[in-house]
Amino acid sequence: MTSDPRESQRSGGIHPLVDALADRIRSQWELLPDLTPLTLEAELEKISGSLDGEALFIRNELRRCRGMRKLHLETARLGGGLQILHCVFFPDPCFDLPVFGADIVAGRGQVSAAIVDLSPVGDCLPAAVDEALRARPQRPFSGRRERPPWGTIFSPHVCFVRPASEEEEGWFIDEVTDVLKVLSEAIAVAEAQPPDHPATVDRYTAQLGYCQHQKRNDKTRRVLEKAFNPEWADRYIETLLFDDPPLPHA
Ligand code: BLA
Repeated sequence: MTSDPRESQRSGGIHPLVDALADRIRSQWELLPDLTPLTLEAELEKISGSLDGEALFIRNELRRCRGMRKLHLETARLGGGLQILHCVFFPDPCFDLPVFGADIVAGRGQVSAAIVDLSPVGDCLPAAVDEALRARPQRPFSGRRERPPWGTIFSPHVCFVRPASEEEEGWFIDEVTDVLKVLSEAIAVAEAQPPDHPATVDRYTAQLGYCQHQKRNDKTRRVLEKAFNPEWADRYIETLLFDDPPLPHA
């Protein structure tokens, strides 16, 4: 890990917070039950190119585990020197589990957005998850951010900040780790309900709604359109980032 973010950017690398959080997420998902790779088209695993002489790349990693149908981690360096970590764990609707989402957007050595949440797929989070999140340590970030209009999908526990120092960047990694531990504990005790159970169907519909709301974030779309092209961006968003969940089946 480079200690000077500007140095890392100059060398075409990635912001140290993005690298460190990606490593933390990988070590946390290793602990999940029945972790298995999920196939990804080879051309989507590593994407590289250049824009105005600048190196662009995207790395995608996909897994699944008991209770979660798709664990997705993307690290990217896109146009304008933007460095991104995008991570979503989508639950299997047969299980009463929330969606885990985290996003970091950094540029010119500064992190402008760092967000993490366990988002409900229904009216509210499962009670045990809600209680565990309420009990987690609170960190005194100096720059809290307001959620955008499409952000009604996030839980009341969402952490959306602009970390102002390396210390606050470290707090954000701790925050994500706490949130992932709450999710792991929920996964460990969750029991599947049948695919045609009304609660499963409701969670499926709510997950579809989560994906639809995320697709209203035109900041993501604009960056991908500029780095690649509108058709590519649309296909990438619709098939990999926020593809509709498959209907639960037996
Ligand atoms: C904001 N996301 C942004 C911004 C950019 C991207 C450029 C604006 C930065 C800022 O407001 O400071 C871009 N994010 C991307 C791109 C990818 C990406 C290109 O993930 C490619 C994969 N976004 C998510 C997920 C969450 C999320 C999973 O993908 C949350 C769990 C949140 N991103 C999110 C939010 C904002 C944001 C809430 C602020 C939007 C706003 O204020 O309008």
